[in-house]
Amino acid sequence: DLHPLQNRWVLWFFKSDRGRAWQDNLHQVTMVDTVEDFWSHIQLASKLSPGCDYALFKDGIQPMWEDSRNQQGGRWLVSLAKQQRHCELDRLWLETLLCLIGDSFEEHSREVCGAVINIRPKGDKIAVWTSDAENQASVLRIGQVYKERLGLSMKTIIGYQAHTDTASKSNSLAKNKFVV
Ligand code: M7G
Repeated sequence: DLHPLQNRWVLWFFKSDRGRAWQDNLHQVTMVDTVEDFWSHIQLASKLSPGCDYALFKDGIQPMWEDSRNQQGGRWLVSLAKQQRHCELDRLWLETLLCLIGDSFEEHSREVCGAVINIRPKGDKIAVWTSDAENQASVLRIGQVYKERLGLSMKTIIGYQAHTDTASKSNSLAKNKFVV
């Protein structure tokens, strides 16, 4: 027997090709709507080449700022130190995916659009995207639950940035609207 998920999800892969527009480097890999599908498609993010991304988004939401469900939204961003790729990256990404497919954020799960992992030479990043950066109650609750599920220490502060701020900064130094 297959175990259906609450939502249907789409796994995306991004591979940088500087000759092409950003959107054209983004590819749908597969649809996931059962627990069994999910486990059969999991790949270790630490095996990706630098410059690549994975994203898991709800079916119908594209993993880009321009999607109507992301336009007013933002992301909880976990920026990792270079050395964490070897010891923690895969665990943190898997836990992020399990938070998503398990609808782990109570009634706020409906605010969640997806999650992205960026493999980058200067430090990898994992983020959970939500649909309304002004929805303080949901954004904060999602951030609290997410931080706890990742097992981050009290000392570690993670920030939430609106996509409009991220998109207007060239250096990924958008200001935090919220922190947990
Ligand atoms: P990144 O890959 O999110 O992080 O953004 P990085 O700076 O650590 O590599 C790199 C660049 O990709 C951005 O400056 C944009 O030019 C482009 N880009 C990233 N995202 C998430 C989007 C998006 O949602 N829409 C568009 N149009 N471009 C994006």
